[in-house]
Amino acid sequence: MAHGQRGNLPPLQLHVPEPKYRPGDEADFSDIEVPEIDALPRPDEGCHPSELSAYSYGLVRVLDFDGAAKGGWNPHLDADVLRVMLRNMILLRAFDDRMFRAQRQGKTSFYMKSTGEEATSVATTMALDKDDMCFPSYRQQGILVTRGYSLTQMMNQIYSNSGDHLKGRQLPIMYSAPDHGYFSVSGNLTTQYPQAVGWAMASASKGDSRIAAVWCGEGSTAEGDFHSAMTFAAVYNAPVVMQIVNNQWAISSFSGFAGAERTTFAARAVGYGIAGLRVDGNDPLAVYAAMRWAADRARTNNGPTLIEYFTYRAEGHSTSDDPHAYRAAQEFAKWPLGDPVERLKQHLFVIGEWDEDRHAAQAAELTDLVKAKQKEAEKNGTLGHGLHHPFESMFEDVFEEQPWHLQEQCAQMLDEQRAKFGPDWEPK
Ligand SMILES: Cc1ncc(C[n+]2csc(CCOP(=O)(O)OP(=O)(O)O)c2C)c(N)n1
Ligand SMILES: [Mg+2]
Repeated sequence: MAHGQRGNLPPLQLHVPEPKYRPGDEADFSDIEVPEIDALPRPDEGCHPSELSAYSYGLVRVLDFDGAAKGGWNPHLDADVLRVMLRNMILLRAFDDRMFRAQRQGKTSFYMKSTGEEATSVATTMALDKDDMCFPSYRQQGILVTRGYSLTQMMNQIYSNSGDHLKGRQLPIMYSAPDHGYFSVSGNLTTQYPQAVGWAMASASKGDSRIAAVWCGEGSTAEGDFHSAMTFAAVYNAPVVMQIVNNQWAISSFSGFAGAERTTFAARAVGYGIAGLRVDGNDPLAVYAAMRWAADRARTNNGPTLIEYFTYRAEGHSTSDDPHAYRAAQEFAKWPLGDPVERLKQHLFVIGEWDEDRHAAQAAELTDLVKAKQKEAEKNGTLGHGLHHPFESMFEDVFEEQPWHLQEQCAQMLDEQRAKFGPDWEPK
């Protein structure tokens, strides 16, 4: 009998979640419920959160699995806009593939792909205004791609080379692009949540018209920062759209460890009394429509929204991860909501606005474009090949005037370099 256990009571039991499938298992997702399109009709953007409770447990959908757009959430986008959306998603995938390979070639230390989740960064950004402020996690490089940020600069940052405007001070992929409304990515999960809500509160208190949008993974919702941000957003009716990209995995921990066995992630909204939507994250039109709805709601002082995108992380967590060690193979192929790129492509085919020839030509063009940008970036060096910012720069840009102790440390560092490389060594 365990210490403290009274004889007439059953021993307490701890529940430790366990994913349904492990390597070697045959994954079967037939238990995932995919409600009818418009099972819950599109509500008014100004409605009270209490009218929305059911939306946290449903699934906003627009595209059926034959590629037709249907129902009240259909954003009725122009074919030109749909083609731009597809192009952005394919460019993002080409960029991810190329940079993954660059890591395997030793040109950088680390990369993270967003394969299978492209809609959650591309379609959402297209539904925002250009000057709305985005607070991404490390998997929303699609925001930069969609906003037309320089691919070469992204690569410079990945290579920490002499062209990296962050001077090698950030981990690869932790971009910062304030001129493109892209807040510096932090490796400390979910810190961007209170920052986004604070930014939105400041925007409201100044009487500005810009809103904030923030993304995190489902695993990250277990952080305290997520919950304090939700409290502030609710209390001050902050103009912010809070998004959870539920890709089922947090490195090797399945979503159950963040609470998915009990309820949906969108249902967090109910407890805080704010609007919540659960969305098919692999349906680019549904993702666009939900973000547009929430952005309009925030912009008209109707308050924050929490959106969960139900999706699937098709590849490893990062280049340091091997999902074959902990999950069943073929999960993505069996994912009941398909692939967002394929679904948008199919939709454009069905409405007669795209065809295989144009698709193949564009894919080749974008692959070549990424290769050309990579060549340009590599002129500034790759990791460990000498072309980087001068070592002294690591002591700069914190204080307006460098204090004595940093001057001393810098001098010591230069002495050590000379001791190592010879007395003629000069900082570059
Ligand atoms: C505060 C903190 N805790 C833990 C980590 C280590 N870590 C990095 S990514 C990650 C998984 C996050 O998963 P999720 O939020 O689902 O995002 P995803 O990677 O799936 O996009 C963990 C645990 C961290 N970076 N910061
Ligand atoms: Mg995740």
